[in-house]
Amino acid sequence: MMQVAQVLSHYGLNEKEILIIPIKEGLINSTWKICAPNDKFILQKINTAVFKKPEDIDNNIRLIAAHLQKQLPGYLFTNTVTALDGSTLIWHLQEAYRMFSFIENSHTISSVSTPEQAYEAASQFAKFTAILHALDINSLKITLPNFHNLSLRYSQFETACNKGNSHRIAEAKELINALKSRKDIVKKYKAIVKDPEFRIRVTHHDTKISNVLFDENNKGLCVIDLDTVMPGYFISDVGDMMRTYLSAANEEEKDFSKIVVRKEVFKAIVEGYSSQMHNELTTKEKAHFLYAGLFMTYMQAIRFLTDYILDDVYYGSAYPGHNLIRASNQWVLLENMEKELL
Ligand code: GN1
Ligand code: MG
Repeated sequence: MMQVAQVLSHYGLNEKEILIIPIKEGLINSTWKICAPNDKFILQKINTAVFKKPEDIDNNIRLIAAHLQKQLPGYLFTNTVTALDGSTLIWHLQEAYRMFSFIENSHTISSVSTPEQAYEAASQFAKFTAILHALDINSLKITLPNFHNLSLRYSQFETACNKGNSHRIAEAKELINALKSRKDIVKKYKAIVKDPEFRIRVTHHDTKISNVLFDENNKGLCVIDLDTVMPGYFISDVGDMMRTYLSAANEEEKDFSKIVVRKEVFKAIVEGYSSQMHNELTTKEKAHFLYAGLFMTYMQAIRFLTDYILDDVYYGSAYPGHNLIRASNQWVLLENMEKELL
């Protein structure tokens, strides 16, 4: 909190007049809600172990803001707040911070309970990609190289299985074999990246429900958290929605019987996304909605399991076996998705 107060002074905010509320969302960055007498903000510390160049994120946000300002000034955009010295990225004790204005009368939700919420979110993420279709994707910085590169994630998984913690490898043997038996998902990904029918567009890459702002009538307002906005494929965004919206129980759930795929939520994601992207998607892409879910869920299972085998260096662990449970959870979700939606 001390440090947060010092960071706030860069924006001319006096700690004596503000309320700082920590927001526990996400595994990577740290977030606080800042209530000043006349304004509210969201302050975030960027995890620089993950995002090695926070300047790149800052550049991308400025670029997108400038583009939207010109092309679609009415679009609600949570721009970064400028500090007293004119910068939008603050370095304090070797940590990087940035602040956003808080949008009044907006709220976020932490899980999807109705198909309408999934529809709203899917149409917001699709709208984001659609309205940026004229932005030169090569002008965007790659904030996380190879973030959704499944070929690379798979080879990192294989390396971990050979060189990682041998006790954990033995313990996770069954799941390792199960995941290895689904290499077809990697094979299909390799074909997709070679196929010009799969277009590269401005992609959000973190489409969880808490990254959508809703208004008082529960209509979607806009998307937030642009750290991973990079050139990418629609399977990343649609797939992560499926991974995180289809089941009411999330990736932390230990009772796997609660992982139930809701068909009506799948339908809502497809319809919501198509409502904004129908004319942009190629025929081949439109045939890959289900694959999108398998792709992202499989990749997440592999990432959690790789991290487990490498002693939880990336995601951390709140209890023994945490990342193994998360990986198993994602495997069950993957199997249920295929069973229910095929
Ligand atoms: C991380 O921090 P959060 O929850 O937005 C991760 C995502 C994973 C997710 C799993 C930069 O996102 O890729 O899907 O955890 N982000 C990064 O909960 O690695
Ligand atoms: Mg995020």
